[in-house]
Amino acid sequence: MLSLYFCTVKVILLPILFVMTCLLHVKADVLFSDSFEAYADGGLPSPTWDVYNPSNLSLAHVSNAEASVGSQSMYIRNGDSKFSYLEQNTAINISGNPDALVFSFDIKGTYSLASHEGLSSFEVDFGSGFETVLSDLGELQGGDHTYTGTTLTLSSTASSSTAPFIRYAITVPKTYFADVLSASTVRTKLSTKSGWSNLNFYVDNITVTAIPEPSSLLMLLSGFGLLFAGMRTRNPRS
Ligand SMILES: [Ca+2]
Repeated sequence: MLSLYFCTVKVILLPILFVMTCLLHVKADVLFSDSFEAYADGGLPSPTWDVYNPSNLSLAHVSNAEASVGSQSMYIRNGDSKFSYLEQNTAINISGNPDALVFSFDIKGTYSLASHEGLSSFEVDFGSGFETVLSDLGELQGGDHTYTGTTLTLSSTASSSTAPFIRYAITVPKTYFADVLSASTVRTKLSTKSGWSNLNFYVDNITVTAIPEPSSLLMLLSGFGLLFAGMRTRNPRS
């Protein structure tokens, strides 16, 4: 009876515990997420964001006119050749010793972004001041190739205006934010600029995600292997 008990623990429970532990360890960590659903329509997205608009702050506010996620987004109306920005007020803690951080957001203009400017810059602050990651319509910045894996994907969400939402995703590896900067926190900042008067922008679905270390993924796979082996041992006819 005792041997049956130990056999049960060894063959079934231990692999399950191992897999559960690994799952907790590699769970995709969303460090920050905001799709502007929690704010009042027409209001500012405070206290999460600091908004700057040179013409009139009332021309930058949360709106229910367009959205890539949910029903609201951040609306920004730029005057002729002017820019606005959306700056994160509270620093995000970089937890879990991630292998990389992925910064993502959706943005659209009410005219073609390519011909009338649009995303002026995307910046990150790892605790030592904002630095430009993307500028001029998503061109990757940094001559030292600090940033990798920039992807632009068209949103599947239908849009009533000219330009669809475009999703940006920028990967910053640990070799930069941890090894070079010893960063423990990060903030984001997104700026828009128009070459026309009254070019409107909508920003939505801003996320910061931590990518786990590869060793954690290997642990998870080996955990599943142990679980599978345990099931085979328990039921040898299968
Ligand atoms: Ca939204």
